Amino acid sequence: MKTFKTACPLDCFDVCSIQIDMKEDRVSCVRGDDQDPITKGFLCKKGRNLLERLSHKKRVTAPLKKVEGQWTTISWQKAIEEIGNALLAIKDHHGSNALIHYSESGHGGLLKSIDTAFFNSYGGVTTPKGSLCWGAGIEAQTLDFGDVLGHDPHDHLHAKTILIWGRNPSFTNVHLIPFLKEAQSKGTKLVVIDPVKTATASFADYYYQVKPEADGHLAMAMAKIILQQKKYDASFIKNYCKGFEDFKEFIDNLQLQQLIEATGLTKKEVYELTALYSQHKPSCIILGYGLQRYKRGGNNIRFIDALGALTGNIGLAGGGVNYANKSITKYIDWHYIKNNPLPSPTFKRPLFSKYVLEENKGKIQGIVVTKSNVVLQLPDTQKAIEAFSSIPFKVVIDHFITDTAELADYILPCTGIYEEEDFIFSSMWHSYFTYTEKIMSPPPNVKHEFEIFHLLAQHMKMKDFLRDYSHPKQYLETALAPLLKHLGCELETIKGKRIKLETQDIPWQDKQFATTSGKFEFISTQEDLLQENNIEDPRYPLQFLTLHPKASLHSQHFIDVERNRLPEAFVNENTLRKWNLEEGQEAMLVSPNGKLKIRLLLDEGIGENIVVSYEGWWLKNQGVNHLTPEGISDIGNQAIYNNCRCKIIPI
Ligand SMILES: Nc1nc2c(c(=O)[nH]1)N[C@H]1C(S)=C(S)[C@@H](COP(=O)(O)OP(=O)(O)OC[C@H]3O[C@@H](n4cnc5c(=O)[nH]c(N)nc54)[C@H](O)[C@@H]3O)O[C@H]1N2
Ligand SMILES: Nc1nc2c(c(=O)[nH]1)N[C@H]1C(S)=C(S)[C@@H](COP(=O)(O)OP(=O)(O)OC[C@H]3O[C@@H](n4cnc5c(=O)[nH]c(N)nc54)[C@H](O)[C@@H]3O)O[C@H]1N2
Ligand code: SF4
Ligand SMILES: [Mo]
Repeated sequence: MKTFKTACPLDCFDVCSIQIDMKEDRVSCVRGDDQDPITKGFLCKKGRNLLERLSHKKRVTAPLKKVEGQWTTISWQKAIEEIGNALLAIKDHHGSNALIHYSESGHGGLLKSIDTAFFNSYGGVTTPKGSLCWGAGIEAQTLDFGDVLGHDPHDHLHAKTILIWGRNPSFTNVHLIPFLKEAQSKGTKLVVIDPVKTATASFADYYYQVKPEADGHLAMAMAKIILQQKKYDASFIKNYCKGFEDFKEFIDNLQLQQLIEATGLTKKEVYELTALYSQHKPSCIILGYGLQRYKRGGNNIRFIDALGALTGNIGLAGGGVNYANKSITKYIDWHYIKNNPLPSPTFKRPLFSKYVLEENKGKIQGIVVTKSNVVLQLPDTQKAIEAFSSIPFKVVIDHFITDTAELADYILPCTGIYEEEDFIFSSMWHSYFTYTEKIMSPPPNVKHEFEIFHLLAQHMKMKDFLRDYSHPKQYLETALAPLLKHLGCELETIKGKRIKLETQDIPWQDKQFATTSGKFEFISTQEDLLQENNIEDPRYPLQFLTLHPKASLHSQHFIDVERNRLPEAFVNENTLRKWNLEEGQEAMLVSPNGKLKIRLLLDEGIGENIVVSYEGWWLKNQGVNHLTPEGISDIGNQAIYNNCRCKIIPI
């Protein structure tokens, strides 16, 4: 028996370290690495079933071309010739910018980023900016701290209080849970702030059911109480912050009562929460991404960041306002990966459909999609289908005929984890690089993206690309040069390893912030900050929240890859009764954007007038983004899925 080390490639906070036992070329056991301080020997159902997904009978195992509406198998040679010729024709007749390259995070491998280098060699193409995922929060923290860094999970054990604000780690970041429970066992108070009493809230010491999008108001109310009670850290503010006077003046002018009313919490609750956060240092905030998928998502995060600075809970063990951790990306040569991009057009990612259908009608001639099920995952599905379908030439590289692939002209099948060597660098949370070994051969007609783009480049005679990205070894050595320099070793030395970068366990410890002023920058006043959020529309009295599913990674399902059943939507008993509905009943959810057939289920933890469903249902089973609005947040070009109002119609 031989044991191999690899990692989970999914777009998940945890990026687990995986061990695979092989007996006579067959996998005999898949398990979490018990030596790894984050994975702790445990994998979730998704990680345990990565192999089952890749072995699924519906996996695409040869290039496909749509001929008269039907998928037909073609040879790689034919696929490369036809796609290569089409890309050359687009460039000749319309310019390379008439092509969109749309990529997401379907696989966190470094070699899988070869697509970007290819398209920049091709001449530069139109690409998205902003995010469906975390954009508002990233921009908020960049404005406040100058960068987005998080504490090492072990450091949370030093906190006296931990606020989990708009994240549901019991579903989305399961390896954070043991740290939270260990902290609790040592006396740390665990607090959850969420409109839904989540599985995480169920074991917290305190739970606050804030109204959707009211987090900014809540943070302002807390800041006001902290200022009134003189619980702020005057020395931290004086030495390391910019903009405090303006911030204070803004907060001083607000009415506490009004702020508290907007949060949906009682005065007692807001005072209690403020005391929990501000009375015993260190206090730690762990932010999620659910609370920034709103029009005001970015500024709401900025007000929460301000609480950290106000109380001096920044740059110390057990503190921090932890949103994400981009520290390891600094050890990658992005210039090489991106291949010296020429200035090319960009579009705001959440506004893809508007860009294609309205702003550039008829101009986009082709699209290549990698690592994404974009049509399903964008807001406003009907418009996304229309926009994607309107593009004359469409290629999708994926493992399955996803909803996006279904609408394409060609599908190219690519390798997955276990079938290729790579380095996974994509954790949004911890600072580990993990080598992933090739354990088995892919199906005979399936190729790695590196080879796919090589074959295209050969056909298209892209000499520079073939020279600079000649071999995976050259690619990895160049892309990882900053890491190898930092470690003082060769690529071969880090193969087979999981490497922890030690430098960033407590960000901002030296209080040298990465902003231009070198200080933490308080949000300065903006007029629209106090406007009523989620303006109520009597025609659509319910708020529709689409959250991340526990057992799936967006639309990547495990075992039943298409998750063949009607989507479920959850409400509390009061809402059910108000709408004269019954548990288990089928109903139609209707928003200004579209309709969605669902099965209604009860969840007492859901706030009043809120309907919750989980994203990722395939379109044959409806898809939650039929309801969600196209739009962007205040900063960071973030999708605003949760600004969605709806009503329920019984069937
Ligand atoms: N309503 C609603 N919608 C949302 C969200 C929400 O909260 N609510 N969340 C948003 C968020 S946070 C995100 S990050 C996006 C995610 O959007 P996507 O990343 O587009 O979502 P996935 O369904 O994970 O699609 C990834 C695809 O990559 C494929 N894939 C896996 N491995 C490989 C590989 O090695 N190579 C290639 N080429 N393909 C591969 C998978 O089969 C899958 O089809 O969705 C967003 N959509
Ligand atoms: N199992 C699983 N794990 C995943 C993913 C997955 O699809 N499945 N996706 C991965 C990706 S790409 C991402 S981006 C992350 C997302 O990770 P999370 O941020 O944890 O996930 P979300 O479901 O978007 O939202 C988290 C919480 O925000 C709450 N929320 C919604 N609106 C508000 C609000 O206005 N205020 C407050 N305070 N809370 C609010 C929701 O009720 C929910 O409990 O998870 C990653 N991990
Ligand atoms: S999905 Fe996340 S928690 Fe599950 S195995 Fe992969 S990295 Fe670990
Ligand atoms: Mo995401």
